Amino acid sequence: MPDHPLSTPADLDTLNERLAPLSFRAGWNKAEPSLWAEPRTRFVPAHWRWQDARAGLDTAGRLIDTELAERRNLFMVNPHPGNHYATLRTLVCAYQMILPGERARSHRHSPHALRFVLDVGAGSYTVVDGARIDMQPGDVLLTPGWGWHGHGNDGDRPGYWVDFLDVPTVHLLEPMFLEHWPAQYQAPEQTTRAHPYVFPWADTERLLAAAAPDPSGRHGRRVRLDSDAAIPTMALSMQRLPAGFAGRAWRTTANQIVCVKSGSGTAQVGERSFEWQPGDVFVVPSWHRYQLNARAEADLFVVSDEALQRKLHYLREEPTP
Ligand code: GTQ
Ligand code: FE2
Repeated sequence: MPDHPLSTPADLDTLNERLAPLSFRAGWNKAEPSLWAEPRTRFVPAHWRWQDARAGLDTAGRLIDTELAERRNLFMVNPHPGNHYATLRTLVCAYQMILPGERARSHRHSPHALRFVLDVGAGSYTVVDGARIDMQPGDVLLTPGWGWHGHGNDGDRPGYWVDFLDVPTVHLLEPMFLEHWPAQYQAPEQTTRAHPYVFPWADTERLLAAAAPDPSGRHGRRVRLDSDAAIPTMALSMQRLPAGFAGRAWRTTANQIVCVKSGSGTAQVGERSFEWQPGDVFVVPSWHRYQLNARAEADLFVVSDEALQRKLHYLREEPTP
């Protein structure tokens, strides 16, 4: 093709210029590297305090109802420049509150979601696929992708929990779908706590007490909550650090969100140091060194994209000096 504009250039600069209008870019002329030696996420270590979230939610309780706001929630937005939503690359989490007498409309979406219950009285519940599951503090409740779910509170005090969703993963892969339950609130067909979508705190607590200390030294005892059949993207575990625990430093390619159930201590994450209290959330972005210390005995709920990374053969983890 002697006349082709890409056939005639006598020098590389001209060739490079003529590639652009045809939406080509030469590998020897990259705008920026596409591969690098090890993870370098833009997401940063960050810490959100339950005390702040609670004050914000209580005020929102005065100012907005679940008629207006489908969910009364506060997203934890990673404070890296340019980010407006995600907590970490693949995950987002939010504090949510529901007032006595309120119901939050049922809907379903392709992203998988789960909740960790912080503070509820009797009467706060989720309805998932027609099953009403009453919440107790420390419970983990699953609402797998495309499962109908709504929330309600029949009791006499507000219910608070933390939502975890893989929405940023769906943003990346593109398969987003959302649908609203036609009659707003899906009526429960049954009320139960014996359901594959709830990990009651009493069961987790029993398993934790019986677990052997973890040989990795990262966390004291650990119980994995096996949610993989329902939610294949997120891995869930509860970790118990004894009082005075000084953990070994590790790093993992998994992006981790840690929610404090009880106890207090410090976390060293990359260059940052966080003082955590019950109800707080802090995050460990991919490949950041992290190291935990507990003052009082502490229970930590950890959600990560380890399940997804393992399936993709991307997961790496190692102790680090
Ligand atoms: O409770 O269904 O925090 O769909 C974000 C999106 C909660 C929920 C969130 C949701 C929900
Ligand atoms: Fe939802």
